[in-house]
Amino acid sequence: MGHSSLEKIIALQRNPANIRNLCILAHVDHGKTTLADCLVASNGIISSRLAGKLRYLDSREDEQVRGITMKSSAISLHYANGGQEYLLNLIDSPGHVDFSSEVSTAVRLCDGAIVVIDAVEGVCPQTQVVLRQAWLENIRPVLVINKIDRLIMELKLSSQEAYTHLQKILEQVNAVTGSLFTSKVLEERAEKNKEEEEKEGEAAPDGDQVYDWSAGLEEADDSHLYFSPDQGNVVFASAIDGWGFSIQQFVHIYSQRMGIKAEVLLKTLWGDFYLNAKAKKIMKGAQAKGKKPLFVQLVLDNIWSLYDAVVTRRDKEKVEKVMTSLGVKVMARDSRHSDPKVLLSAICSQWLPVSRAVLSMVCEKLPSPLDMAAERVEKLMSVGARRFDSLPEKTQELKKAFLQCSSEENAPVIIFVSKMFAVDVKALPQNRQRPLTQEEISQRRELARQRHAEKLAADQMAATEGNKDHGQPAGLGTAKMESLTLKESKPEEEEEQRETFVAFARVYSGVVKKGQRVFVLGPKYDPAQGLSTLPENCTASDCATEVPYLSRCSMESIYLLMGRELEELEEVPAGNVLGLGGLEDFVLKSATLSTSAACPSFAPLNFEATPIVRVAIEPKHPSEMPKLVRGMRLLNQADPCAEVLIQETGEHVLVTAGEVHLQRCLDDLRERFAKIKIAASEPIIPFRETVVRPPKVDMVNEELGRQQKVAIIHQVKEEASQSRLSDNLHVDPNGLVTLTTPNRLATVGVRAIPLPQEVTSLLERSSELIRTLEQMNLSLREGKNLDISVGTMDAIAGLKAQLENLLQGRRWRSAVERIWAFGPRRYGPNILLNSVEGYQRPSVWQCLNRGGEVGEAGAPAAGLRDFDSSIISGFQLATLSGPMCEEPLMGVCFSIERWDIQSSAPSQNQDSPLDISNEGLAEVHEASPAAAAGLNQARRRADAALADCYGPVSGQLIAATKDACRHAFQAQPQRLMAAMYTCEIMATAEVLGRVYGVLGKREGRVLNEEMKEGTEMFIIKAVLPVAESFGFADEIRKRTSGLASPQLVFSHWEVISSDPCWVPTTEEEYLHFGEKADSANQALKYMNAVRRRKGLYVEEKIVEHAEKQRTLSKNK
Ligand SMILES: Nc1nc2c(ncn2[C@@H]2O[C@H](COP(=O)(O)OP(=O)(O)OP(=O)(O)O)[C@@H](O)[C@H]2O)c(=O)[nH]1
Ligand SMILES: [Mg+2]
Repeated sequence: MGHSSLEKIIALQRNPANIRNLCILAHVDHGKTTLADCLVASNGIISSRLAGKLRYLDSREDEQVRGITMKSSAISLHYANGGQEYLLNLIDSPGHVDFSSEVSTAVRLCDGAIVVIDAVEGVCPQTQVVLRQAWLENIRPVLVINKIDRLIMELKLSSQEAYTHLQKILEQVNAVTGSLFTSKVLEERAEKNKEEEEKEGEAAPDGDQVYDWSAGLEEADDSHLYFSPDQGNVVFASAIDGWGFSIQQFVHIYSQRMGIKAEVLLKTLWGDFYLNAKAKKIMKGAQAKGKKPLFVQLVLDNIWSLYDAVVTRRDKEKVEKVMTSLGVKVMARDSRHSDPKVLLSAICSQWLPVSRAVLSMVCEKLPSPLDMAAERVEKLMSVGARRFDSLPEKTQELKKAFLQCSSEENAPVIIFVSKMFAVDVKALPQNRQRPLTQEEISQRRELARQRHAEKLAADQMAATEGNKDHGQPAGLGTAKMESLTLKESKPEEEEEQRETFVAFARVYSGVVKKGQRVFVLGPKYDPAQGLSTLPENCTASDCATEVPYLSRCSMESIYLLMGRELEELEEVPAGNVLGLGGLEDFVLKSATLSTSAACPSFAPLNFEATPIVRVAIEPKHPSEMPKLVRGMRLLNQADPCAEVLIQETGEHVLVTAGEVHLQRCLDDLRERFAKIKIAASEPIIPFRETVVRPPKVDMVNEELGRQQKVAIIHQVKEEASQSRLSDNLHVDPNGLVTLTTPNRLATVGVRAIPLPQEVTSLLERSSELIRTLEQMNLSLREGKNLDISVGTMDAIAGLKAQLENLLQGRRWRSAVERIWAFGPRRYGPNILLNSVEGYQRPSVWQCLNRGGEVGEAGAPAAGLRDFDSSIISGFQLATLSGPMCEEPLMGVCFSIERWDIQSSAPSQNQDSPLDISNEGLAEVHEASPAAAAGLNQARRRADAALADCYGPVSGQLIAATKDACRHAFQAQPQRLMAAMYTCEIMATAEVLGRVYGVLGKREGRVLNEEMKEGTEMFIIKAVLPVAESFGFADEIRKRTSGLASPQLVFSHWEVISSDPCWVPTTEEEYLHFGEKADSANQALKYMNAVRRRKGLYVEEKIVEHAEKQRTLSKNK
């Protein structure tokens, strides 16, 4: 990068009003990086001839090879518009779903976004996702409709058809924005109403009450949100041919040429208007009268005829004429080039350079860092469910600093790091070889000359002295050797340390200086706590008081991000995107840095992708394990979405968002972070275990009677009787499992009930909310009171109401109130239900009616309350791994129907912390055997003495609950659940059949199929099990010769209908399915695969036809 432009950028960084932080967002392959190339070329960083071919911001090798972007990268550009100089911090983002976390990291740092849409493909799934992401972060989008050349050359549309097509695309995008806006208005409205209600409740209203019937939609002005060419927020472009325009440019040309007022033309150039040549007037109703709309006549026709002349007909004369009329001059070699596209882009990029159109729009329509909305600041600063106005006063004051974006000396420094990226140490500017200045060259020359002279002198000395003394040269020799070995050992060290991390960040306030010390605020950091613990006015450099989740670090180096390169800077003022070096030990993936301890940590990034593909990884040579561990740690830090964990089995597991992401992570591990050969297992596919209502028909579609049920119970009994627990376990024919702890002090009775599917998916969707609920309950139990926003309370009440609505019927009477816990991990999609008669415990919904403590334990159950948490723990363990293949459960309700505990307090138990205080019996269940009480009493006493050898009661109760749940689960018809992807495949009619073929083979199901308007493309929506998805995208691409490439997005869990435990019972079935019945049983296959992987017992025969083998050997 030139010295002068670096200086210029540094100067521009000081003027936030002229800074634009923006990112480019789109569906995969819609041309983001190509467009970025054109913008980069306008700054002379790459040649304009190469723009669109180089894909400069795709700096990784695999990005270039695969042709897709895999990470977001930033570059700073300058642009002069309307007499002002602007600084543009541009971030290119990937469009592939697997990397959508990279989009989140980019969007967070920006104030605006360029949304690119392929004119042929229109609004695609990922387009909607990025629009939502931009919306969630409150950043303003502008639109570029790209690849217009494809409408001309590929679809061969006429200019009129193209106009209609473009109109449709705009409608589609605006529909997405509209729905986002509507939902927000309604939400806000609800919140406002609620707050008003609360206020009214506090202060009794006096005077008139006004009721507002409108939903607030009418009064909310949303016109600025929509994309419309006359608003100036839409550019039509072909990035590959280097042209692009907004209608303002044409308004400018034609208002002079035709003598029409610019304002009039601006309003009418896009829309249903036409030119009445006779009356010299612009009239409305072009469509109805069958006239050419102005846009077609004045804009599109010109472009169409240019393409026609240059590319289709290659009409030299016409081209000459056009060029002179446009005032364009083209180099001779371009006009003689065999590819007409070269000439075309040479003409177009002078006539309507895409960079000018896009950058002017960006400067005019996107907000500067000074325009940050207060709403956005509050959203960034209030973490989770906390209300902004419940934060400490000093923290709330920081809002001003945000809004001012001030670079004053005393302004607090606030920085957000959205990701860490790995950089080769050699690529850092401090280690890069710079071209030497004239002065340095002459200095070096002088030095070399001196050294040469010294050497000559030394040689002469040695030659003369060597005759006298032989020791000297030998001494010199060793010195040389030493210096050599020193040199050799150095590169090796570097080899180890070749990757360093740079933080991708933005300064929101203050000036970041090299060497400055700041606080690193962890996600759980509480400014109230920090402020009260730290001495007044202390800074990160002068006090060392320990505060939880607060650490300190210093800015070792500051960089300007220039795509593939970094430039070192001394300081960066507020409002800019920058790179920070030397934070790798303090920041894992993202962080908030500030000089003020009052600053809260920013709201976490909104990630759209769920990491779902996991593989186990091991080094090829076991001795290289430490290298692998280190490599995985680096990878974890360098990727916003990848997760690295060690499973209970000791395997190192990598969890990624999809196949492409996985591939990239493995490449990174092999080539950058671990630099060893590694072996990755087949992807580990997650399953869930569940129970279902007894099916009406069996595998061979035969009616099932009651005997089936009995058979299952029988089986459970048999299994149980073999185990150690046999005499403690009782299974009744209705599926109620009763289990007594080994010390016979406690008994639990559990029944497993399938949850309705809607409930399961509701719980699954609300997991975050349930987590918040649990946290609130925890803090209530500890006597603290969290300040929760109205929205969150509403959401919890809403969840409860929804559950009540869904859980109807006799079986679920008052079930929602009786919910004991959710699991696994306290927020999973399974429910523990309290159906113990007479046992009262605080409801999980207690936070809803704060203050009024409900359902405090009744007197008889006091003994039980002490063990309440053991039951919950047992349930958590049981739901974490099921009996089928130790995968988590889903959609199961465990109803505890009986729970007895006898608290005998023998003297030896006195010092145990879990001791039960009240002597005697806490019998709750009435049905407990009353007979033989005397005998029981005697037995109990003996057992009590034994109690110690089994450990504390609470521990036994956990194990007993867990086992009881497992047995109860097995007493119901069990099923596996498979993770499902949804995908949208765009394909032409010719290859449609093949797409269906591939889908069918992989157990995919087509949901719908429709034709994309105005094109010959079909859009197929399908679901596909994750287990069958590996290689799917490749296979589709191969079978359709690259015409269709699907993107897989995790969508939901689905029950596999076949019963994995089914065995043939009749002869007919035996003949049909064979002895093992595994030929058609997909669920059994999956289950066995998982069991085998986990090293669990798999019931299958290994030798299939033993006799044959024996005869063979005999004959020998
Ligand atoms: N015909 C035509 N092709 C284009 C245009 N712009 C880009 N392309 C082509 O579209 C393909 C994808 O372009 P990219 O710029 O890599 O797309 P992207 O949006 O960056 O893709 P990802 O980063 O992987 O999401 C390339 O083959 C480009 O040559 C255009 O204006 N017209
Ligand atoms: Mg790209």
